[in-house]
Amino acid sequence: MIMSKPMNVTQKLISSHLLEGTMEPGKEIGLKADQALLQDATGTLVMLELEAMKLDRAKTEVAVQYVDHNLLQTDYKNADDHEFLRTAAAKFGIWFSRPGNGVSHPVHMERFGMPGKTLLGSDSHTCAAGSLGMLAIGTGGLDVGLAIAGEPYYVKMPKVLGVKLTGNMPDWVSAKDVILEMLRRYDVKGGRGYIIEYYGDGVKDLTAMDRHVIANMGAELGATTTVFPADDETRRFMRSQEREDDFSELLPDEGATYDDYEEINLSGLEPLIATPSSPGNVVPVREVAGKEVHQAVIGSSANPGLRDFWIISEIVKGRMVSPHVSLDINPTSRQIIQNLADIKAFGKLMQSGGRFHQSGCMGCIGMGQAPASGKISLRTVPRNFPGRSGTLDDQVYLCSPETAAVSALTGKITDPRDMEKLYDMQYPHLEYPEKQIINREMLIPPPENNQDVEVIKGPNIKSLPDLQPLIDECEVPAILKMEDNISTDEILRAGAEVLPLRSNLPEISKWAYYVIDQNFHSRSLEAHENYGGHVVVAGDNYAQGSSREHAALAPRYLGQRAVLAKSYARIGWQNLVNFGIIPLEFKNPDDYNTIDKDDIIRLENISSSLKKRDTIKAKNMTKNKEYEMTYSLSDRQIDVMLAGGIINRFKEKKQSP
Ligand code: MIC
Repeated sequence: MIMSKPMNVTQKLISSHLLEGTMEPGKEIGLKADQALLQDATGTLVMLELEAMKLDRAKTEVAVQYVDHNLLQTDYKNADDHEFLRTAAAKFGIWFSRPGNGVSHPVHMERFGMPGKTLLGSDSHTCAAGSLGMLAIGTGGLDVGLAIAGEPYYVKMPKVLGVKLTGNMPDWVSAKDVILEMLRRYDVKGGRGYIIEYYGDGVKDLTAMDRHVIANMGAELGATTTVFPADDETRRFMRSQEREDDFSELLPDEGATYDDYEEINLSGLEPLIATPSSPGNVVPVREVAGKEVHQAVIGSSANPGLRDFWIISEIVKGRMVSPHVSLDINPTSRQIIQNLADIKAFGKLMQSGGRFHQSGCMGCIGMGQAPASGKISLRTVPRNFPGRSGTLDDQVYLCSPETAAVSALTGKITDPRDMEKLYDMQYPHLEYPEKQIINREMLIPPPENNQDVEVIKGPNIKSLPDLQPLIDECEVPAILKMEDNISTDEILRAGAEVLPLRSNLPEISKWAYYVIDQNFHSRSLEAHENYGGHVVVAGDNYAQGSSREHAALAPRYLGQRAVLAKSYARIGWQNLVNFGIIPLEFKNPDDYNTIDKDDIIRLENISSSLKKRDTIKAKNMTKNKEYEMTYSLSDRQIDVMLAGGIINRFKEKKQSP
């Protein structure tokens, strides 16, 4: 009898969904996507892409369009998008989660998540569903659109980092501190090229929603995704959601190994906080204690669980938050609101000054709740990239619900363990109700006769432009030189002013790189007129953060030919390729130091070099220097580049016999 090699959970998930390639780290593989998740801020483009692909009906087992990001209706734009999404979802056979139903990731976990399945989502935090033993990957909308159309999802086979959890979390420490500890150790790029799999006895100390917190913010580490086993706790969670039938156990085999190892002793953790303006700037809360706080924002996919709101209600109950602190509460979902009322947490939050907003992402992406300039805002959300809150000089800190609640009471950043001496309070533990109130009312299933649906497009919905095939040479200015870790929030900002333009490329492109250079738009138009386009230069980990394709499509629309960077973040890199911008890498990273803003860069023989897999020469005409540029594209991606982007490539493939 042949004994098969023991597998970890990640290997089981990948091998059971592998359509193309071999599981060799660094090599491109094609995966079957069982489920798809779309949110509104990226979903409008996906729907336009599905239209361009002439899709009849979604081919995934389940596809769901959520409306959770662009909820404020300050004019017709977001409302137009909601109507477009509602009708387009029906047209393409996709479920629709109505505005105000809740944040996509936790709602998806509760209503559709299934151990052993794959999920592809047009949001970087899709990885949160790894909490249930799924392989859940966030990516650009085009990749999700193609998966909905039945194509494989292509990604570089990652290595697996096994993180062994031991011990038990001390009082006043919770799941957010576990992922902040990972960020303290690995920063925002240490997870690139990895799937992070948690194992060990400490996993049992984490509820399914705690695992969601940790898996969700795996995105901040730059990891391809995060995976937890599906165990008894997963079963308990699914039972509480009245979906026990969808549970199946998924554990690592006895003797399973990992490519790399890490260990966290939960008992040794203390409350942590990420300081402005990167999720990787993590320090113990006590190191920044005493700074005056003006806002505490609670909610988002990073702390979405009933417990996360309940613990705050217990901390503030019978007390009033500091007079200069706004305690903004963004309930995860309507279901959470009902359950908070049921366990009597809602009233306590109200009584203590909590400002209730509708269920959705809200302040997490700057859809309202922008903080006062220069004032400290503590948030339980996953990201604090510069300007993301809507205030350009924001001071956003990321922390656990415990730290946020205690600090809201004292009016200054406070280590939550001080609650014992300040207010003589012992750490409370939630007894989970056996059954939760379930609310499925705002989820609309796709109609059977989807072909008859009329798609409604208001004036805010503009069709996608045609992209030209790749040009062979160009001589263009480098109109921007950027540092390491530039996030997509800096390339194409979030916030209530810009988000409603997601379905209107000509308008949103006016905001490209605005956080870095407020004149970028006019300078790119000038470069287009005088040189036929531009390039930009960046350091390591360019385009980290969100999955928004606009961070590639808008620059492309403004004439971006290539990015010259030291290295890239996965999703941002995939999006550049999908929209026909070449992600070039300095073979010698020191060359980066010799380029200045506005230098003229000449790229020659682009297509012929790509076809031959040769390096591409970039000549700095201003400095009279030559740089050797590499690119780590697969053969498939080279075809995509040559065609001028993935939509053109898809159409070519459809036309060829
Ligand atoms: C984010 O958290 O950055 C977002 C906003 O959810 C993005 C998606 C988007 O830009 O629409 C993400 O995580 O991918």
